[in-house]
Amino acid sequence: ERMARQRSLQPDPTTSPTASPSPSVSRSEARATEEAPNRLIHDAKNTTDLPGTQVRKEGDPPTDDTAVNEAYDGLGATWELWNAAYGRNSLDDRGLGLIATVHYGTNYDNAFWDGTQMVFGDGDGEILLGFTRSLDVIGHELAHGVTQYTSGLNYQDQSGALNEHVSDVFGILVKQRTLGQSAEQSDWIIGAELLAPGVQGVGLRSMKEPGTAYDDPRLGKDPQAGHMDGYVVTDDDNGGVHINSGIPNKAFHLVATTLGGNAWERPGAIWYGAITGDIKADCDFPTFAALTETAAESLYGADSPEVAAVRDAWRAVGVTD
Ligand code: ASN
Ligand code: ZN
Repeated sequence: ERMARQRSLQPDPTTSPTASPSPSVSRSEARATEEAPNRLIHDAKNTTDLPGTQVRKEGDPPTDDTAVNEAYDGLGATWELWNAAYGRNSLDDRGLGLIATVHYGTNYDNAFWDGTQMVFGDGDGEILLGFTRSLDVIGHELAHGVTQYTSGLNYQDQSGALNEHVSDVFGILVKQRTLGQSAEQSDWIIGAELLAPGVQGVGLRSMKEPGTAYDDPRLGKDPQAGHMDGYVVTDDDNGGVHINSGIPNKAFHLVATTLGGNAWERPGAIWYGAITGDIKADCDFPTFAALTETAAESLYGADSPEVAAVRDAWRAVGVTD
């Protein structure tokens, strides 16, 4: 189940300028009619019982609960990115149902993928707000599900930081694609909508300038690294997986802004190629750098600007020399 299944990359029919006209029904249109998300949203009603009470299923109209509707829409936008941009049918590429629970616990300051479903807290309201507010956070958590079904990156040290990184990449790409933002237009902030009013910061993490997302007496300073010089060796957080993920995050941001345009197209396709290719669960930063370079080569050719951008980006963050 962890085996990566190589799929041919489909151009995004909604955005690709190179998509050629095809007779009557194109393959992607035909696929769109048979592939669709299957969402189930539950309410934990401030308990920690999962999945809780089912409150909205696929096709149901919006409810009067904002968190339920944000989760439903965010799951849909995430499914759409994977399907339209990379030809992937849900987390497992076999149409797995997307299950989420909102209002988990009381003042719960996090969201997570539990191996089976998404879970969202409401935040404490003083420092952090409800976790369904940020599309990139919903995309981040669901990407942990994709990683589970593809590379299975071990959630420890460098492979763990890559696991976090892959979630930030596809999380931000959900936001960018859904809002129609190019690499230049994006804020590259994960969780921009989560900080409560008065908190000094712009979000949870910055992929553009890791380590600058917040600096607040209640939160401390954003500890993320953006270069191997700042790599943090620690026993905390599975070896600093949310700190050191800033290093590959910065590399992705560099690739995306160097190439320009829509980051879910070429940069996203390269990263998708890397996570569905010959990747092992214990992959480290240099190995991942090589996998992205190989993916760029097979997609765009060895002498392409895409390969050059990837090679330069990993060098710039000190992963390769
Ligand atoms: N929101 C965090 C994450 O997805 C929760 C966790 O698992 N540490 O990385
Ligand atoms: Zn994560």
